[in-house]
Amino acid sequence: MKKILTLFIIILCLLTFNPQYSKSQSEGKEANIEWFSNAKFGLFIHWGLYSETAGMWKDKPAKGGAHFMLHHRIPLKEYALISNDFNPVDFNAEEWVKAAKYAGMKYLVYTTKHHDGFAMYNSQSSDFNIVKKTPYKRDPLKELAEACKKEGIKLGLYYSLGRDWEDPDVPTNWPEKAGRSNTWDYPDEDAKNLDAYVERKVKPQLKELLTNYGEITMMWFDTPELITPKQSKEIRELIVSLQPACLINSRIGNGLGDYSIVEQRLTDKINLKPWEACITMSDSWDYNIFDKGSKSPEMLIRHLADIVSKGGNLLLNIGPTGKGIFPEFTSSGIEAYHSWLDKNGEAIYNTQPWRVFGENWNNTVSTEKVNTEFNDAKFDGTPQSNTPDFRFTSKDKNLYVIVRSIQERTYTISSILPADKVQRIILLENGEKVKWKQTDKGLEITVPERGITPFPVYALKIELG
Ligand code: FHN
Repeated sequence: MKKILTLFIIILCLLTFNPQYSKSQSEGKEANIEWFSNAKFGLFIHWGLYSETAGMWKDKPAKGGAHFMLHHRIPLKEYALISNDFNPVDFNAEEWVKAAKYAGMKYLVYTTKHHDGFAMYNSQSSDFNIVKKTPYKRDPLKELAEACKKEGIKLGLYYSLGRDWEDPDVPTNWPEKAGRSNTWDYPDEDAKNLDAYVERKVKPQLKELLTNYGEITMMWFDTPELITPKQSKEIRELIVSLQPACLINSRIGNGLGDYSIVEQRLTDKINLKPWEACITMSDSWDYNIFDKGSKSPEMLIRHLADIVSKGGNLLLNIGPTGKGIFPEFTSSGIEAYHSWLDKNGEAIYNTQPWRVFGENWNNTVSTEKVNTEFNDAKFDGTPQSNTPDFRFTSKDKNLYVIVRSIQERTYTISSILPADKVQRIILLENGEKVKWKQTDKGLEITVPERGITPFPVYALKIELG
């Protein structure tokens, strides 16, 4: 309810500042925000020329993951030669989309243009793109959009807004002046005219992305850097004029997003406004031969439960290979999500946070340590510990307790008080009744024997009076 109210306020502000934002437009946006808040789980795809080099450069391990063009200060003309070898003959949009759907994901966000400025779609406004520059010559985004529509998966588009190493007019300021700029081809940082870049490249590309590929559910901007309030406002207005219901993430810059983003980390409190955590399945955004491989299935499920218990969505990232397929190590995580959500999805989808998000095994409210230090190319600051604990979600008169990494069958959940009037408890995965007793110490539980299970994360459904 609070999310809808928050959105209503945002829309009210936009209506006052932006009269052309009609009632029906705001209704579409409102419906999309509600859909987003209920969807909980999406697939993030990082795919580009960097997938072809896969962590190598000139026969040596590259520095900076997908940012190796910056870290090695590779001249644009030399970097562009990678496109001669980029030929993803194994790419199959249906396979990507079906894998996302099988894992229980409800949307897919695709990198249309990363910091290297290379368009991974058929851009009419920049020849530096997959159709014009590679032997592949096909438009994967066209095929992805068709596959998403066919499979009922919503499509979002990632766009690197304030970083573009192909364009001469993109100054940056993180972590210091020119920190993420192309200063080797375009050395005079002060001569760079961001407005020229926005008019010449950003707006034309947004127009084609929001015109040629059907319904776009969200524009996922990245690294706004020096984008000005005026530029953010004009970009937002352009999106609204083309697809009014399209959601826009907070990295459009200057507070003009519909939902906020945390990256490569978990959070430590409930946020009732729409938000999303983008986290890599492995330790890098892009396909990288030095990647140590996927987080454990238990860790992947734990992260989803944690994020949803705090009101967020998990946008889980996979970096396909230069040939267009998911790395082998992704299959265990996709399978784990499928089997867990198939049985426990009721505790995730369409839920809201409860009055607290979780409880530690020793009955204190969980304060899972989060690592907020991360670099911006290849890092994973999410907790790697399987601390035994609980996460809570709620829906109507039901409370779901997601029991994480607890081997014991009898335990007490102190956050559930006698006033909560427990009526019935089942093990969600098989409907078996759970023994329980309410005391002044909390809710004492004895779960049935679960037998051999793939990993110790399960959900209880508690019907409250
Ligand atoms: O620098 C990028 C990075 O490569 C990746 O795309 C992430 C995904 O959110 N965004 C930036 C770092 O914040």
